[in-house]
Amino acid sequence: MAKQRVLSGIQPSGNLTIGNYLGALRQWVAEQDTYECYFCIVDLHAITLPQDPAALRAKTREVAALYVAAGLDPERVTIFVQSHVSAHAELSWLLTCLTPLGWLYRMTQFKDKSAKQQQESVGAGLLNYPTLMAADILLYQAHAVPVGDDQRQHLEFTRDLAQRFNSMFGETFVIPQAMIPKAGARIMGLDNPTAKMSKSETSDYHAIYLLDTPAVVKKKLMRAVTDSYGEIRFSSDEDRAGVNNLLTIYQALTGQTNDEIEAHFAGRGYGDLKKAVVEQVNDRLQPLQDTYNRLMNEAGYLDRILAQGAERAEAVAEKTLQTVRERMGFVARPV
Ligand code: ATP
Ligand code: LTN
Repeated sequence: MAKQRVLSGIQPSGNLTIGNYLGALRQWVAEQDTYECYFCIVDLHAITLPQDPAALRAKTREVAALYVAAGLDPERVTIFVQSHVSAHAELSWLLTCLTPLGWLYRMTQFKDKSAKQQQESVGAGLLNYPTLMAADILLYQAHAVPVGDDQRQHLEFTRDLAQRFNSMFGETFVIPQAMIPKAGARIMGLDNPTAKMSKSETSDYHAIYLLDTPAVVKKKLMRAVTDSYGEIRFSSDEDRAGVNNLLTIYQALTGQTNDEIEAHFAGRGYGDLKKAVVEQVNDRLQPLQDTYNRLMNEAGYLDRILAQGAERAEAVAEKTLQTVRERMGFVARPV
């Protein structure tokens, strides 16, 4: 039987964080043999907020190399740059014309990100972001989409849009499911544990980046916000969010249960907890960084992967797009 498909992506909009790793990348690596996988670097999504062209170019390549360094095997999975496959932009337009504005205005990511800008200068791309994301997923007929908790609403949107298309034009798209990890689906900012850790947040002690040196990781974690309870246990209380976040990172990296972790730290202080997290994070990042540096120094390696990835992705995407064009009533280009 053919394998089911998986598709996911990360925006090259900054330095990848341990949140991106624990919420998304790590799951992708774990699923690469179970599914037929497509992982893209979503550069068209990144430009929904202003990007410096040189930085976008550099980050796109950096993210691609980090996919491989984190453990994705480019022979077994398809790694590609979203803008290299023009079907994404085209399907996005077709779906835009079927998307009710009300659905877009309801998206919490749009509300959050647009609130941070001057009302008149909010780009229309930020509003249409979920439709482009739906196009990414639906082009590959993906069954499962491994993402962090913050993407739940966008997945519901994608499912609604796919159902809408199917009922208007006939069964065309697979209805995808979100695949959200048990531990690490929502890592919080170290400096503000009530806000999601995010790569586009620029304050110095907010996020651990995958390419941070061991000394920087240590400095950031030792400064992480905690509380004055002095008790190491998992908790959903807002005023214990900092300690809960450190425990969550520890859990996502060790795979231990809540009970095991609480027993391990019983009677110990926050300093001990922080040191233990520093050790786990650095142990995980070390091999990833070694591979990253090796890949970046190997001339032509990344280009080869991205060329091969775009070719494989395009073949699948064009086939779906062709069906969509026919169903919607576009005249086929005469040969
Ligand atoms: P930006 O700040 O530019 O919006 P981001 O850091 O939120 O970026 P995205 O590129 O939007 O990252 O997300 C890539 C993937 O990483 C998604 O699957 C998302 O759910 C996941 N992710 C992002 N931040 C976290 C986090 N703090 N905890 C868990 N998963 C996360
Ligand atoms: N919106 C996603 C990034 C993204 C994505 C996708 C994730 C763009 N296209 C397709 C899964 C599938 C985010 O994480 N902010």
